[in-house]
Amino acid sequence: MTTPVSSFTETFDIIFLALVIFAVVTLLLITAIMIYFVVRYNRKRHPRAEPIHGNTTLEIIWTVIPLLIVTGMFYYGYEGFRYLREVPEDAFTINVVGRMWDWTFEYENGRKSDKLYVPVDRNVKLSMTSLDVNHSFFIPAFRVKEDVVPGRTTYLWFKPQTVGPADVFCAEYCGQRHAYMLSEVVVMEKDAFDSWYGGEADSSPAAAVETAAAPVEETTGFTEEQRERARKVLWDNGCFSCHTTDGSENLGPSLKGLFQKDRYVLVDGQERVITADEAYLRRAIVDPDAEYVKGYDGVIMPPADDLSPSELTLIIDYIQSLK
Ligand code: HEC
Ligand SMILES: [Cu+2]
Repeated sequence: MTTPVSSFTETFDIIFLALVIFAVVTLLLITAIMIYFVVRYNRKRHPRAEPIHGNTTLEIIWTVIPLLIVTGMFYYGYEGFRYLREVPEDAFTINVVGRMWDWTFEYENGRKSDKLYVPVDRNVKLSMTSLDVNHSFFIPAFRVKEDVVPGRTTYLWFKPQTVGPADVFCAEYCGQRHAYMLSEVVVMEKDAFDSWYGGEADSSPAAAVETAAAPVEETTGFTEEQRERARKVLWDNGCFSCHTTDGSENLGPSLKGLFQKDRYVLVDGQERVITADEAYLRRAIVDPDAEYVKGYDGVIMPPADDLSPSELTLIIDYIQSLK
């Protein structure tokens, strides 16, 4: 399948090409004139320099021509910018949440996804915010990019014109796994989109994590339903960016087999051994700075202060069940 394009793609490519052609022609022209002058006025042909004072015609020419050129460039740049920033009123709005290191897309009907599904030939507005640091939402194929900033909402819009998948990148360095902060925009035919939009949540982030990242782990004393709820809380809070539940290392320690294990931690720079009981897990989640597990130097775990008391308990029970 070919990469889809948006209504910006062609316009911006034309402007870009025009600027490149203009720059190359100017470069060639200036170089040619320079060579001409070097030959024409070298010492053999022109042994005595004759300074020239004042030439009003020339001065007017070299003021007016560049002025016209840059005014023209400004005009096209400004028109392009307006087109980019003025969202059509009928746009379909999707909320985008960025955080270290993934994107979540939330639709008006409550549907959530880790890929951006959009219908073809429809104006789409992305209303974006970040949960942690600055990110930048970038779809190269559509020629759109906009910063995503914590504490405020930024936006961009586009109209996809052909069907297919295209890459989504984070274009603002945002920490260790910035380069892996990838997603996809999937442009679908209207019918396909409608049935996805109205359909079951089979491609929700939680489901995606279940299938992609989660090997089936051993849990004791936990029902399947509790387990799924706990994993969803972990997913929604970004814990899986750094932790696994199968014993494999990521940016943080694996949560598997953690309960009742001895932990070597740094408390105010002093090394101590603590048994990972329930109270320890609780502290590790809400106040990760207090006891820093040795061996993860440099990686700062964000304190999970958005968790409700019942979510926190659920996570802690889940960690305890991961034998
Ligand atoms: C940016 C990466 C990152 C994210 C996101 C993150 N953690 Fe951590 N976590 C770490 C690192 C690194 C450590 C070890 C250093 C420390 O203790 O702070 C850690 C330590 C822990 C520990 C103690 C582990 C041990 O071996 O003693 C627990 C429990 C924990 N995290 C749970 C969570 C939960 C729950 C979430 C989601 C709410 C979460 N973490 C989100 C990086 C992260
Ligand atoms: Cu980012």
